[in-house]
Amino acid sequence: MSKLAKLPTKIRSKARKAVNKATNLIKNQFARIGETMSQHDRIVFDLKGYLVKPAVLSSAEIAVIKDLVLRQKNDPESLPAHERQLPGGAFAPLIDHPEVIKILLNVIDPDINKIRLENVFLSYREKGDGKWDPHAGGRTTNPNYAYNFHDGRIYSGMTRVVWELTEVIENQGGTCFLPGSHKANYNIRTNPLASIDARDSGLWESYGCPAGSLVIFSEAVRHSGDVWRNSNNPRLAIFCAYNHINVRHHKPNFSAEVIDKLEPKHQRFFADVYHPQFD
Ligand SMILES: O=C(O)CCC(=O)C(=O)O
Repeated sequence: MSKLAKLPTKIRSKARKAVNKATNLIKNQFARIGETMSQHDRIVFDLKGYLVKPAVLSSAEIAVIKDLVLRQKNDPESLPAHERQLPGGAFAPLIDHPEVIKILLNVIDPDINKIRLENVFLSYREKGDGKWDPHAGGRTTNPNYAYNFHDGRIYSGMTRVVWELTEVIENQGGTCFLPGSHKANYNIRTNPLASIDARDSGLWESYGCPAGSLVIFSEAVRHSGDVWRNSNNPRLAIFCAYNHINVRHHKPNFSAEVIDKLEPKHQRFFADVYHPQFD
């Protein structure tokens, strides 16, 4: 048989191998982290651009992280140097918390080696702190936070993971969202309309959740901080920005002192921006 005649069989076999490789990769990742994201959560994330997972952390876990971030804020000298900034210290296990990873594998990339963590900060708000500041929304081709749905799956660029360490009461603070706006056809990002952006337009969604909850959103959805009106407790939230390994939105600002002391499985999230095929 000539080489040309063998070509279709060869192509079919290569395609089958590629499909098997991708399927195994996804299966292995999910096996590693346990259960996968539910179809319910996938649909809600795609529909609205955000998801709230209540009470993911136990009260003991919350207490440890709260103690860390309050000491980082008020008394950093009481901590060893590598724990004085996020993502260091007791926060580190949250970098690849199974609840976070199972979502990111579905919305950023099914290969955990292609997920980076590019920014982490504490948002601390007392009553009256914070302001209404709608941003993002609408379609974009910028890979840093473009939101796409292709071949039956979500491709979210920069994806925010927020750990709410105190209770959030609906419409009394917390992040607000214009649901579905990550897919809006009119460019409300570059041509915002005051009647849409107004806090009382009736288009914005807020959420309530207990301490230890997770809020995950595509940076492409139009969203805003809000004035903290809850007099029961301040807002204590850790904002993480995950992204695909091939792109970065933030200017790098992690200190080597902090990253060097992380476990290798966590350090990997801070590798430089390049494709892991070069490892
Ligand atoms: O402060 C907030 O609740 C929202 C933060 C925000 O706007 C962002 O993560 O881009």
